[in-house]
Amino acid sequence: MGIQVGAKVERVDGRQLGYGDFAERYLKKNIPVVLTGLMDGWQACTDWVTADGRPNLRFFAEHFGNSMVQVADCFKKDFTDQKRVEMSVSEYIDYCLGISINSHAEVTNRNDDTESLLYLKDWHFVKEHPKYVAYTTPLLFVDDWLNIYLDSHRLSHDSDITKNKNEINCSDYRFIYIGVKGTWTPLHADVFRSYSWSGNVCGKKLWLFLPPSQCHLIFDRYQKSLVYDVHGDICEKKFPGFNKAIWWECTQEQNEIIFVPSGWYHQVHNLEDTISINHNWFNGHNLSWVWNLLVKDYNEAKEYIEDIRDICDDFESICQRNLAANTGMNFYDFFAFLTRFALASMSLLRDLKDEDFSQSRSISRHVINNMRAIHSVASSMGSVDAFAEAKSRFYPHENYVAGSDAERIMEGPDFRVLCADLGRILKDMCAEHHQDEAMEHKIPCRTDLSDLSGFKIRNPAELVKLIELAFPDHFNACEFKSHAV
Ligand SMILES: O=C(O)CCC(=O)C(=O)O
Ligand SMILES: [Fe+2]
Repeated sequence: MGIQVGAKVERVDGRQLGYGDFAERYLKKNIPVVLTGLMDGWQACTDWVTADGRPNLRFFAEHFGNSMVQVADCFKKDFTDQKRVEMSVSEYIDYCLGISINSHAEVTNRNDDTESLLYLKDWHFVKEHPKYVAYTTPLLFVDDWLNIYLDSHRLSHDSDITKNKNEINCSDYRFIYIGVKGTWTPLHADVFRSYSWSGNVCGKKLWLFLPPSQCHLIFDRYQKSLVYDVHGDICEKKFPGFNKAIWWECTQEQNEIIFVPSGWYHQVHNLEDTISINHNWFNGHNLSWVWNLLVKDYNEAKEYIEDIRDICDDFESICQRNLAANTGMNFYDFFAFLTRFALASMSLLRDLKDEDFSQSRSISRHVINNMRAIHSVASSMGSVDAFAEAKSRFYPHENYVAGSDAERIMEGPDFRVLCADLGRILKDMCAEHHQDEAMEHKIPCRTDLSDLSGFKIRNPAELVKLIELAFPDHFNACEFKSHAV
């Protein structure tokens, strides 16, 4: 029995959609959508596509042939993903050109151990080639805390982990994918349960989505192992819920961008030779998804080594280290991230005073909403063991970078870069609101932050306190009594 498709993803002209509409209808509701009209004028759409609408592979070989990239073999499963190898772009392009000479159909229908079908994935193209502006991120996706943070900070501070990983692999979440017809991505939910957007520069993709409310149906009875290929031979005994799942389907054409919401499992097939541009991101609307994933992965990491707890001096640190290695960050990294975002938001509001005032109002409204999201997540972080007072002596120094005072954080050059980037995206998002703002103008933050600068932010409870002090009109102690320090 094939899978049941119950819904089609909506298609909307992105040029008719303001940021506010997009946030209300899709980001907040966490619903996928296909957006048209947002790739007009991209250099990539000229340079990377031949006159007959196929990938201009020679352009890549000529200009970026020496880049080293990850290539997945779509015929070889490796745990939950496909087996990956590293090769140069030239080598991959030679492979693609070789395939198009021996017709596709022949290769894609064969599926045994001797054949391979290669898909270039997760190429950090923007990081590697910053001078060549292939595209500009559409306004609807610029509220991207993940990538602006990574432009000035590292996400994980565990030195053991970062030194073993290729620097560029943790550098950002802006990717290019190049795949011949038949290449595909197995069923998954995205890293950190972030949102993603994916734009087809050329080619065509078939997407299958499962809403988060049905995700238990694609796991085994222990909710541990996940279906790998929804079109594969799925054992009903092992995955008893699978046939009940109702999927959403979408065929994404050239020049269309798909928005993938948080926590929606999806599987993707390239129906033609396809080049796509893809970002992962999160912001105030899906921040709680990131925290909930960290909690879930932390509990799994802990359970996995529960039997050695008694012989460990510092069990908590080992759990955090494993969490960072498996998930890409741990509780301390996420806390450091939230702290810097909160402080950057505050210092932006402080510096807003002299700006155009209708835009300032709109910016402050965004900032307040961001602070609400951070306040809410930091409040739920307060109760975890990792931040318990008695354990504070165990915080590994390099992990615990946020355990310093606000002043010190705000003096750093990396922090200033973050502020500038955050200011820039807020201005972009608010540019459209100029006319319709009310006349009243009041900056909602205590604009004098100097008396907060000696404030220590050593744990989530202190971050919550700082936000309440900085925004007395919006966060009062009664409302959040349960989380008070
Ligand atoms: O295009 C693909 O093969 C996968 C893309 C994807 O999973 C995503 O954009 O989240
Ligand atoms: Fe994905």
